[in-house]
Amino acid sequence: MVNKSISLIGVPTDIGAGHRGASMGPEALRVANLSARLAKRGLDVVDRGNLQGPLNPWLPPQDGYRHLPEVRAWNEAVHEAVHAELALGRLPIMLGGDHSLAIGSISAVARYCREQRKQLRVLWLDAHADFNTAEVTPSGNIHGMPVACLCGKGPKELVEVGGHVPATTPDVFRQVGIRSVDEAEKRLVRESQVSIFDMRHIDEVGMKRTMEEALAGVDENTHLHISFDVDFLDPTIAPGVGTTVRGGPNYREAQLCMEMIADTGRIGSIDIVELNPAFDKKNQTARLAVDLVESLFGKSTLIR
Ligand code: EXY
Ligand code: MN
Ligand code: MN
Ligand code: MN
Repeated sequence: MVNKSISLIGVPTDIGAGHRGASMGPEALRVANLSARLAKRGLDVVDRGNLQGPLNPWLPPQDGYRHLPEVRAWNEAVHEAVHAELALGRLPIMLGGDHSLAIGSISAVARYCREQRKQLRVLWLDAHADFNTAEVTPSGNIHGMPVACLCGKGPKELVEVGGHVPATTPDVFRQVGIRSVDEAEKRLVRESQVSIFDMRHIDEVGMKRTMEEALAGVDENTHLHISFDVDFLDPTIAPGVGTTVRGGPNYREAQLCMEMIADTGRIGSIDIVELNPAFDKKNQTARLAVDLVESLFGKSTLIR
């Protein structure tokens, strides 16, 4: 049975992104009533408020990275906060913030899994593979690099967040919804052997079979971490992100994805990232994200 004690951790920064505004994500999710909606499902929800960190200096990349010291500072804070909630026996939901913050959250989850001798599985729901390195990045934006960093490919400052290098290994990841990977990044992804269920795969076999494949091997000893980049969703339903890529999952496909994850009963931690209210219309993307997170906790349209 899934942990009913939820801790919300706001991380209001866009330090790793190519557009400003993801720093407003935590507040948009609160305005969309995340806490009350989960409480209504019988969960014990505590909002820990926001972590603090450096302001976004909005500088060009240096040696292939934008804002490396600031990204590190935020991720150190995220790592400690997420690990502390897990150690209390609670289920952390990180309210991002851009996706570079997954370095802190997933390194903390991986550390917890080592301590508890649990098997880690990360479902990376995203339009992007986020596997760039300084050598190949087209932008220097670190939100395009967290998976590589977590697998030990990246700058010392980020690879060492949490103290265990590498924080985790490519085999724990299942990436779903991928449809925008840079040419050189493709080579790195292939070499790493991260499992990718791209949109072509979803088109061909459907979301149901895709999720059966992505969840295969999840058992009673598995800690399931959901890294939900809101740009996973088709931009027609989720315009409120910095990097829209057309051709993503529609509303029902996204719901089925979340419902099938809920059915496992193994969710241990969640990131909600890349929500950018500066691009949103009437907070609709935040409201959709909340709706989908409710489905992660068992809200379902199932009648039979
Ligand atoms: N691959 C591109 C880059 O590295 O600049 C775009 C990355 C966008 C990453 C978004 C958050 O998932
Ligand atoms: Mn961008
Ligand atoms: Mn991402
Ligand atoms: Mn993305």
